Amino acid sequence: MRAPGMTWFKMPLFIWATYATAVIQLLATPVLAITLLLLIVERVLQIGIFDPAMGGDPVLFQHFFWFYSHPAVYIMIVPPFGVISELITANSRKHIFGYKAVAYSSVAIAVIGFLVWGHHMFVSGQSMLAGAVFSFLTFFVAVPTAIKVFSWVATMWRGSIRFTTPMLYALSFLFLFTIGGLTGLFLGALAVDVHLHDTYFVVAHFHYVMMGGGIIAFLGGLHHWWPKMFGRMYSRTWSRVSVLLIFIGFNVTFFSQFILGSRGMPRRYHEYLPEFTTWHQASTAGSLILAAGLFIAAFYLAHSLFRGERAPDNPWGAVTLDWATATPPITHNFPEQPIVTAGPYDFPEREPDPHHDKGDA
Ligand SMILES: [Cu+2]
Repeated sequence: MRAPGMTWFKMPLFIWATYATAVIQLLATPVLAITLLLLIVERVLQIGIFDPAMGGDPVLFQHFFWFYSHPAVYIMIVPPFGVISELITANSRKHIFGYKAVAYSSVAIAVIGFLVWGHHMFVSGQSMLAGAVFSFLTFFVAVPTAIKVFSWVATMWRGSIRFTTPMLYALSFLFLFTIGGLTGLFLGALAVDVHLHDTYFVVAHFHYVMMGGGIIAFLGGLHHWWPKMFGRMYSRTWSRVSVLLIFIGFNVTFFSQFILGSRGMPRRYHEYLPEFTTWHQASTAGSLILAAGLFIAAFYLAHSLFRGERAPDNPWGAVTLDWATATPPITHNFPEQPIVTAGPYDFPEREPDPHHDKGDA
């Protein structure tokens, strides 16, 4: 069903990201299935695999678990990378900076993601050599990830940026995900991880990646494609209030946890020493602000379904194929087969801006 003219390098970057994710899912998920099968074999047939009482090795379980679970994090974060590429190009009205680099970096993350699982096991008794190799390889993941962040920033450079709600989510993502990524370098560094392992620092890092990255990009994508999906617009004002509360609430909730963790607050304990009280309370207060932002989003989105203004076919002026059809899309998507002649981010020449281009005919 591929439209004539659609080639590998005319695909939107969201499609490249889901493609890379599909490869990870195909290779990583069976490992989870194998682990569960081994567990069944151990319990039912009493063959020692993981249980030391039966002669098994519990660290082997950790190896299986993280061989699946590190790539699983990329299953959750690579599609959001694709969403962010769409939001930033559409709202900067500019071709993405380094299309091929962004496309290939998704594939590179998928491949390197399989080589780094041991960074979760620095303190589980693995050899110094293994620890050093896993630490070194972990830093390699930062390269394709940084390529993406630099491309997004360079795409915005001299673009005609519109601060729509999806764009506010994309900007939040850039800020939060960068903190998530950079704190990953602290945890990937062998010596530092010995101090930070199993502390709130890990909890904060994980949330900055999964929520500051994944969920924020999901919400941005939801607000971007909402008019296309349901044919209705949502409240501009309330959606901005909501994104602001989510951004502030998120940072108060989870930045506090970086501080707690770096000072030695362990994770998975409900009791703590009195010196940790203030930051725990700050974190709790932040979670209420965050919840308020999310509730507001739920309310105005529900309201928009019934009372929202009718959405035009292409409210953001994006040029990928999804915006070339009716809103909401008709059965079989297009009245006749579309022919692809331009790239996904080939925006028409900018309209002259009356404030800057005075005298231009
Ligand atoms: Cu990992």
